[in-house]
Amino acid sequence: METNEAQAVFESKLANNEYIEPKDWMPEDYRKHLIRQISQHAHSEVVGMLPEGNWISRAPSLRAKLVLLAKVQDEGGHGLYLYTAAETLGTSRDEMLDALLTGKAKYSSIFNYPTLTWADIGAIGWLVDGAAIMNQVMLQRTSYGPYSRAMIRICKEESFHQRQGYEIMTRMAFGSPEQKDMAQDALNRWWYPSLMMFGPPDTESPNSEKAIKWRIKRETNDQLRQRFVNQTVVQATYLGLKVPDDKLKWNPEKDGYDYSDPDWNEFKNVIKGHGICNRERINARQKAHDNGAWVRAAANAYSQKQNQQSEAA
Ligand code: BYC
Repeated sequence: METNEAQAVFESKLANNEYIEPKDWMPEDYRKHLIRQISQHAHSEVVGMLPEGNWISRAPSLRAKLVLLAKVQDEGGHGLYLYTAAETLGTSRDEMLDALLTGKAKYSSIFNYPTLTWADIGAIGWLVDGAAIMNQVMLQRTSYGPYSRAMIRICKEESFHQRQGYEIMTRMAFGSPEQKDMAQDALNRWWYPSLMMFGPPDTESPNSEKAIKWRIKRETNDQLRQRFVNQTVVQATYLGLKVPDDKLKWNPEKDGYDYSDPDWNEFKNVIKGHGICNRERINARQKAHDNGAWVRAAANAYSQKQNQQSEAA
C-alpha cells in the first residue's frame, strides 16, 4: 500500500472510532507518542508500588495488610500489561527500563511525595487512584487497541483501589479526634499533588493537541482536573474534611467548582527529578533491577533451551 493510501486508512479508522492495531500502518509520530505515554504510564504503576509498599509491614490490622498487599500486587500487574502493550509498538522492555533508570523517561510526579502516616495510604487510594481512574476511564476508549484493552482491565481494579482508600479515610475521619486530624493532614498534603497528576494546564501542554487529534486522549488535562475536583469535594464534605483551598467555590455558570491551581513551579521541579523522593524511588528501582538479574538470566537460558529443543524436533 502507498503511504498516502495507508494514511487515509489510518485517518478513516480514527474517524470511525476503530482501533489501530499493532500490524496496521501508523504515522511514526503516533507510534513514538504512544511509546512515550504508555511507557511513562507503566513506570508510574511500578514506581507507585513503592510509597504504599512502605506501609505493608506497618498496616494496623491483618485485614488492612491483606488488602494493601493485594493492591500493591495489582499495580505490578498493571505495569506488566502496559509494558507489554508498549512492546507491540516495537520497543523493548530493556529499552524502557533503561530510560526509567537513567532518568530519560518520566513517571507520575505524585510518587515523589513521601507517605508519612497510615492516613496517607487512605489518601493515596482515595485521591491518587481517584485521579488515575478519572484519567483512565477516558483511556479505555483510546485509539490504540492494546492500550485500550489494558486500560479496561486496569480500570476494574482501580475502582477497588479507590474504594479501599476511601474506606480508610472514612474510618479515620469518623474515628478519634487524633485519627481525624491525621486524615485532614493527609488531605492537606496530597490535594495539590493529586491535581498535578492530570498534567500542566491545557495552554502549557505540548502533547495534548496531537493526542486529541489522534484520539489517544479523549479529554484535556483541565477538563479531567475539573471533573476530579467536582467529584472529590463532595466526598470530602461527607467525610467532614476541608479541602485546603480557600478559593474553592461552586460556580453555577460552569456547573463546577472554582479552585486554586497547584504550584506549577513545584510540579516542574518534581518532573525534572528534584522532588522529595525522586532519588530514593529510582535507587529502589535500580536495586530491584539488579537483584532481579539472575531471574532474567535464568528465564533467557530456559527460553533458549526450549528453542533449541523445538528446532531439533
Ligand atoms: N507527572 O503535554 P503534557 C496509578 C509530563 S499510576 C510526570 O500534558 P501528556 C497508581 C508529560 O509526560 C497512573 N510527568 O503530556 C499507581 C510531558 O513530558 P514529556 C498514572 C508529567 O502526555 C500506583 C510534559 O509533562 N497515570 O494509577 O499529553 C498506586 C508535558 O505534559 C505529568 C498515567 O500515567 C505528571 N503528573 O499528558 C496508585 C496516565 N503530567 O513526556 C496509583 C497516562 C505531565 O513530553 N498518562 N507530565 O517529556 C497520561 O494520561 C498523560 O501522559 C498525562 C500527561 C495526563 C500524564
